[in-house]
Amino acid sequence: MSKEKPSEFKPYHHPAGGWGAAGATAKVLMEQSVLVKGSRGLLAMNQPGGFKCPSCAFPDPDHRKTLEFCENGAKALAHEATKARVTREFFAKYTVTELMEKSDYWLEMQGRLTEPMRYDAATDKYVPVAWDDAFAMIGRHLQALDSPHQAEFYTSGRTANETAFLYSIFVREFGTNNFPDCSNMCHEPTSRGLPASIGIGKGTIVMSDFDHAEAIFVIGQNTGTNSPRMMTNLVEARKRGVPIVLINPMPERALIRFTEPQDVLQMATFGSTPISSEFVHVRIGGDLAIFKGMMRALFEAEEQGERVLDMAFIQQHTAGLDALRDDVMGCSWADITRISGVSEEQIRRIAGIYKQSRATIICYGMGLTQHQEGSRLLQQVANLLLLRGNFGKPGAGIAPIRGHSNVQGDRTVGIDEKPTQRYLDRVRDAFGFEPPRAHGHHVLEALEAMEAGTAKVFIGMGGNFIRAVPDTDRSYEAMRKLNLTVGIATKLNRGHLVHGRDALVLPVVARSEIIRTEAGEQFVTIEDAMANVTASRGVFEPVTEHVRPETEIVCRMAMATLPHSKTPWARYMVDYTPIRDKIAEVYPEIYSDFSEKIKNPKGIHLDIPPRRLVWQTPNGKANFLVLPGLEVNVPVEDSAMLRLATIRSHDQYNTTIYSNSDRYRGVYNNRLVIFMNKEDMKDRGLENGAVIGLETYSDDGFRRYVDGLTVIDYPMSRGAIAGYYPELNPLLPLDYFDEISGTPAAKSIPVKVVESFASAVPIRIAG
Ligand SMILES: Nc1nc2c(c(=O)[nH]1)N[C@H]1C(S)=C(S)[C@@H](COP(=O)(O)OP(=O)(O)OC[C@H]3O[C@@H](n4cnc5c(=O)[nH]c(N)nc54)[C@H](O)[C@@H]3O)O[C@H]1N2
Ligand SMILES: Nc1nc2c(c(=O)[nH]1)N[C@H]1C(S)=C(S)[C@@H](COP(=O)(O)OP(=O)(O)OC[C@H]3O[C@@H](n4cnc5c(=O)[nH]c(N)nc54)[C@H](O)[C@@H]3O)O[C@H]1N2
Ligand SMILES: [Mo]
Repeated sequence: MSKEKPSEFKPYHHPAGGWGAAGATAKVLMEQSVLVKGSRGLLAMNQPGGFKCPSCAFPDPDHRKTLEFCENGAKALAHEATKARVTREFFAKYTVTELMEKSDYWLEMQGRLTEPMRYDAATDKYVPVAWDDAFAMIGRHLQALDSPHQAEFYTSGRTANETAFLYSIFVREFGTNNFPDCSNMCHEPTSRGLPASIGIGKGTIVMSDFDHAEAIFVIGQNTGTNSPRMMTNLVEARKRGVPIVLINPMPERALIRFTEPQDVLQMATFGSTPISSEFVHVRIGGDLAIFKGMMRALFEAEEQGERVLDMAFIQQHTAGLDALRDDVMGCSWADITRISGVSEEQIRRIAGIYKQSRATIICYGMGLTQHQEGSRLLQQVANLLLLRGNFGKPGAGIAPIRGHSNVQGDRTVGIDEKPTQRYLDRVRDAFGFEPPRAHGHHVLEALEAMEAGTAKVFIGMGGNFIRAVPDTDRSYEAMRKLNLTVGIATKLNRGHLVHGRDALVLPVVARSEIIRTEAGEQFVTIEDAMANVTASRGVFEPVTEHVRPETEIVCRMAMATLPHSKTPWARYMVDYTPIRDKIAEVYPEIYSDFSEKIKNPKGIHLDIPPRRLVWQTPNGKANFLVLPGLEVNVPVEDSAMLRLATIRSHDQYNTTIYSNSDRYRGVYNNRLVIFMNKEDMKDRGLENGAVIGLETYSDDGFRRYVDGLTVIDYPMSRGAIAGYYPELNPLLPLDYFDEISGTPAAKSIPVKVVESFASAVPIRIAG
């Protein structure tokens, strides 16, 4: 926590966006000392010929402003382009033990990594290492394993397609499918839940659908912070009079009122657009009950002779309607309202909005995926859409709002711990080796293997695995048992400090920087959340001459590990076109003629079969699937129980903390806060600003406890509290997850308030 600045809670009454966002953009560029460089970068961001924003996965518009970035994209860029540097002198100054004492924010603010470093146990410091020696060390460790399954190969979603594809080939040639991926903690319920429903684990809308929608639902997603560029679509829709229904236990500021920072007139007149026409204050995990209530209202209307179901669509394209109707009609309104915390009247009203709309988009984020039944909950979203034929027509579809800028692309090109046999056959045919057939580890299985001591090597292609995963203390211990940890990264993070016996930190060329090889300048490609694949070309000089492109790092790890490989790694290292040709060979249906088509500055739109009303399911139909009951998390029978959602502030990018403030929620210089409803506070005898501890309900013998948290009186729904990730990850048990996807249920941790023994940052509460 920053010491000089006082911590404060002062509710934000302005519309989101607007001058606040413009000011924050300028501030972050100055803080990172990159006002001129950063501004130049912003001009090239998300423009044809430029690079893709390293922040979120929201697509670029077909036609829009000359500038296409948001406040949080600017922060991501400023922190990447920063003047600050982590040098060998820096590492000589601190032992790893000393660095562990520093906050995540402090680590981030030290700047860009500049040269490869190796952990030296004798001094407990990182010391410089030559690239060749680093790769030799990786090769030695991997070759020494009894089985390739003793290594874990993590990917975070900033990795570009070319890199991710080669990484997946290297690891499979090495002999395992152990691909823990950030997506396992994120939209995996989308990837695993939706295929059974609609035949694909991706969203089905394109940008122009926002222009044709007659109703938009935004569920469990904090758009103004996490995909701010989507606010423009919502503002435009609202101006056309399209109803926008927001379902969230927190009334997120930007979704209530928003000023477009790039709308000159609005900015000058201090105008703003009200966003949600209907705010549904759901309890945590109450969405299933809402969906069933909405479906029930539709079935009831149909029974009364109203034509609300799209029967032609249902008959031609779907299976399973009767079982769904039986299940839904078996849920009473009393239970639906009790579990959702929402009145029958309001559920009927939003069902009415849905009923009247001829084309509906449902957008969702982590508020739906991170529950114990996350995957099957999403199948209910698909049910709702199928009932009114909301696929294969303009303005309609399902819209998972993805996280990392290429998290969807990494999955598409092979980062998958459960690859299909067909894909593996293609890899065999394209590369001439026999890939492993057994499923590998996702994130939680990788941690289990580390804890059990069966995993020996961890390689992190980007990201900050150890801060992103559940059960912080237990996971740290598991990680420290490893023989080798490798962090391939732009910035120093906790993952480099919680390390194995040997450890390497390998610095890379960032998204906004130029990739130069012997064969000339190279570009990479990125797939956004709507399946558009476009080229990304950095514009800045790399931070030092010692950082390497990620693709080269993959190739050199492969060469050091697989000396007899027939794969032409040395060629891929310098020329990315043959990589794209191989992608086309392995994925002919979606990537045919990749190298040719990618020359189009607008990129390629990958085929999404449901848009053509083609369902790649075993029965060739879209399926109504039943999730019995109304609970998405195992109930805890204790009236003291609260459901904790671990969420992002406006000033963080996952584990990267840009500042300790959260402007739209009115919190300044403090991340150890808990948002709680006034009534829930009263029941527990808590005043605004009270300091508490939280303890998790779990029965596996581990006590999970976080102390020194300040309670803030906030309009949460009853029984729902929220606080920041990753600080609260110690409360999230490793065995608390969605079975189908393995995704930790980070939005519904059952906790109770307990006495605090720690001192907290004193907070000033503004009246
Ligand atoms: N600036 C910025 N942008 C980002 C990121 C970032 O950290 N910073 N992260 C990126 C990544 S990887 C991802 S996955 C996305 C994440 O973006 P979001 O999906 O918006 O993620 P969160 O902030 O974790 O929480 C989402 C919302 O879920 C709500 N919620 C909690 N529980 C429930 C529930 O039971 N039901 C409902 N309906 N809502 C609930 C919370 O109140 C919150 O508003 O953003 C991406 N973009
Ligand atoms: N409790 C709780 N836990 C969660 C979540 C939650 O909502 N609650 N959300 C989950 C979600 S949705 C996600 S996606 C994960 C995120 O998990 P990760 O993707 O692992 O985490 P990030 O914080 O995005 O990773 C940041 C690091 O990536 C590195 N990096 C940045 N850019 C680049 C680059 O271009 N190349 C390389 N090689 N490295 C780069 C930097 O060193 C930086 O420190 O966390 C999950 N964990
Ligand atoms: Mo994510």
